[in-house]
Amino acid sequence: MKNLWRVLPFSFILLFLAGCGKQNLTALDPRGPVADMQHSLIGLSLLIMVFVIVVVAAIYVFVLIRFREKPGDNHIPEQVEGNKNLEIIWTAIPILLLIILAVPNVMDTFTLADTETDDDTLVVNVTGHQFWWEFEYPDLEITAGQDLYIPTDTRIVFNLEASDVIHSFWIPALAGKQDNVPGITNDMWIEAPEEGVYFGKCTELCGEAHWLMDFKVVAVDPDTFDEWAQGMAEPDSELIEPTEEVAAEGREVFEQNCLACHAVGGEGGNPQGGPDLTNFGERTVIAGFMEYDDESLEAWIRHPEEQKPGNLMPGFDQLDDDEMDSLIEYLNSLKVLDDE
Ligand code: HEC
Ligand SMILES: [Cu+2]
Repeated sequence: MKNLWRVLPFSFILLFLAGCGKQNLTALDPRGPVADMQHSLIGLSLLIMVFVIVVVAAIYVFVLIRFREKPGDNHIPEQVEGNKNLEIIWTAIPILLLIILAVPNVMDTFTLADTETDDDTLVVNVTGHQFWWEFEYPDLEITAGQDLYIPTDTRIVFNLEASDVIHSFWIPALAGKQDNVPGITNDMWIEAPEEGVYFGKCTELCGEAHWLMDFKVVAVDPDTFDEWAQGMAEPDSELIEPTEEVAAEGREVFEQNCLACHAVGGEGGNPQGGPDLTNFGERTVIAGFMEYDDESLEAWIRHPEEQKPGNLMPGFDQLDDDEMDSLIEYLNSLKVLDDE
């Protein structure tokens, strides 16, 4: 039983780490140059620290055993005062270790802090809101909510801002954290060599629903990205005037209840509102964390408060079943990429 209590905490840590791995919500599996650099710095520091601990512990144990008082032997050991050679050695070694640590740290810090942009850089202004993320692409004149689309093998520079309180932008697989502070613009850069979905989180306690302030980075090849950006900037007229009857009814419900807060295709929305929904039908989760299906969507629209306590969207339980069905049909149709 006693042993169980000893291993239990470790099992939990392992379980926890395994859970992280599933969502690539870990900094230990770096993808891309920024995460690689940070990972090697952590690795190097760890290596040096472990080396110091092992050497010191070994000397400690050696001294403890070698210079022990032996039974029957009670002579007083020779008294020494200082040893120049030893003092030089144990001053020089830490200095050397610090130099080994400092050189790559300083060099990489300059590389990481360099957010110069050129014609090939994609700039994204990231705004943290309670409790969701807004991604504005100033050069492309588009704004997206929750899903951050980026092209692979492209330098992306983020300008980080916040509309209300301090948030912190973190995509563990791609780069370390950086704060979004109201009134201050921080910046950072990333590059994603591989296509895929990278999970992101807010890592600054920002209110009640902070723990659910999740987002996704969707890295696609540059052609797909162009198609996406094109679709966001000039969305299909179906998104604004659906020809299919049910979706057209849904659009009406949307205009009456939702458009004031949620923009679609450049129409509607407001700075105190909610995420842009132009490509909502392509999300894989609702509000950052709920599995995307019709039932969850209805649950969200009727009682968002029950799903994500503390979030700022009002509930729309007054909609009748027909209105809800057509509204959901309309939301599902909001897509800007061609279905493969
Ligand atoms: C007063 C402003 C406001 C109104 C009106 C409003 N919403 Fe929202 N909505 C929000 C906010 C704020 C969020 C972000 C909640 C969060 O994740 O913290 C949101 C989130 C959402 C999401 C999740 C978006 C995503 O990117 O995953 C959906 C879907 C949504 N709203 C649908 C609707 C629909 C449908 C209506 C109309 C029936 C509506 N909203 C009306 C403010 C509003
Ligand atoms: Cu936050």
